[in-house]
Amino acid sequence: MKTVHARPYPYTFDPAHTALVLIDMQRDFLEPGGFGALLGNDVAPLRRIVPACQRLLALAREHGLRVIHTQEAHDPLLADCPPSKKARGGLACGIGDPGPLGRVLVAGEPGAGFVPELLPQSGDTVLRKPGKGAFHATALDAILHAQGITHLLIGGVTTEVCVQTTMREAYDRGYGCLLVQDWAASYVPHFHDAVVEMVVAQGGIVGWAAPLAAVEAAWAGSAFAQAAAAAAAAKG
Ligand code: C5J
Repeated sequence: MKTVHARPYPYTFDPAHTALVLIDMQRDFLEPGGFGALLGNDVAPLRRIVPACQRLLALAREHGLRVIHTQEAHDPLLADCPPSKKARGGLACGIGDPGPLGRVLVAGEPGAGFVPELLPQSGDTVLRKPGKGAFHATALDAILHAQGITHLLIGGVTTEVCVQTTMREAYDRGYGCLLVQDWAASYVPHFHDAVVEMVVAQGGIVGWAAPLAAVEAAWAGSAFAQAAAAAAAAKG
């Protein structure tokens, strides 16, 4: 068992029953010309978490955790895209339309692909999802059950949309989720901070939150690393 110094209290998990879930680290959200940018967002805050994602993925692979990459993308006929989703935002170039990164949020197009630094590796699971939550209209719950997964370390983009929605869905299905704070980002940084507070409020009503250093310290196990992680977690 591993224990992470987290908020609102320590998060304990068995690595054999824990998966890393990296939400939607796609070019459509992280690169200029993608869906996020077309919505008027500055993509820079999202790009900043890429090194932390690489570190956590390396740690997970080193210790044999299952890795799941989600991908928000629709089939080319948009048969899985509700008209209300396509219409939202009233974009001149919206979901399904040809854009700078190919058809926006469409599977198989350049924009729907993962950023080059975070490409899935053999043994990882790639889960295409049509909605914001990773459990909506996907086989995620069945996949996790089949693999005996009970705990999820969650990060990705954006904190207040797909990450938070997935955490709430996971909570209702009985999973214990840790939001790895510097592994997630929002176009609007104070939204990220607000989600962290919402997750840990009321005794961890949605789950736990901790910085990446605290997760690393749980593996490192030294008294010094644990003390530094406890201090970082307490600071929030
Ligand atoms: C959004 C996401 N923000 N992955 N998707 O539309 O958070």
